Amino acid sequence: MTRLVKKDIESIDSNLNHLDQRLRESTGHSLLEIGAFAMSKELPLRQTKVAVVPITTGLGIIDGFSEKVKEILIHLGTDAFTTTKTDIGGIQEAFDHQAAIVFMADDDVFSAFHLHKRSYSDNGAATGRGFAAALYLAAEQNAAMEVLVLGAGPVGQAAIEFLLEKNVQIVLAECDKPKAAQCQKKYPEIKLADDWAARHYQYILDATPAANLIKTKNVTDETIISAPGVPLGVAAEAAENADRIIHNLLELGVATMLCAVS
Ligand code: 2YG
Repeated sequence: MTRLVKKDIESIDSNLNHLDQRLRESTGHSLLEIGAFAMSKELPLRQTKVAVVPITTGLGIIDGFSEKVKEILIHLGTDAFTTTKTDIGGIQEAFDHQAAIVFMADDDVFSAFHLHKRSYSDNGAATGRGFAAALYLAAEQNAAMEVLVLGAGPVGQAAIEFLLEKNVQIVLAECDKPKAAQCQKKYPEIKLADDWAARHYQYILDATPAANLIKTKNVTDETIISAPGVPLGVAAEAAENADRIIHNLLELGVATMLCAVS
């Protein structure tokens, strides 16, 4: 999973209503609706107090990260706040303010913990489900669709799990052949693509950290690409030729995490 940097956070549109509008145009649903669909949760969610705790371990705080997560959570209808203290002090502050849910991230794991339900949602797993749900909704829940999944990491595998629940046909392209074989062993229904670029796929989920993987020759004006990967794996010209690109750096993952634990 690629580590975000300050300029990534600053590039996120502070007007989350714009994102809802773009998602409604491309999938027919809002950020919260896609997150709830990904996790089979009914809306509205119960009103909850959510704490976001900055974590200083490893490479440390990413300027704006906690603030942006809080803004997304407020947009989703929760009573969210960022703690003034970091790390353990921040977790105590979450308890002092009766938070039911705590979001925090170190360099390797970004998680939402529900303190009462004793459950958690990992960002990688939630992101995979959220972007797979967005693609499935963009295809108007077409169970006959075939999806090319690029990448068999945590995000790609979570996307595969969601799509298999919808009986969607999946073709996996993973350059690490042992990883691809291990994934096919785990999900026998999927097919492996030796050379995914040899043909067109109308639906593509890019769960790789590679930039510009998807090129103009890989897309037509009917191609819909759902791309949680950071950076965006779609070459600019390909993005213009495709029908739709569903891409955001943090918002859909956070929305799906919230729905997962609510
Ligand atoms: O609390 C802080 O400011 C830092 N400890 C946050 C560090 C986050 C590191 N993780 C990432 O940048 C990404 N894996 C987050 C998720 C990216 C979108 N899926």
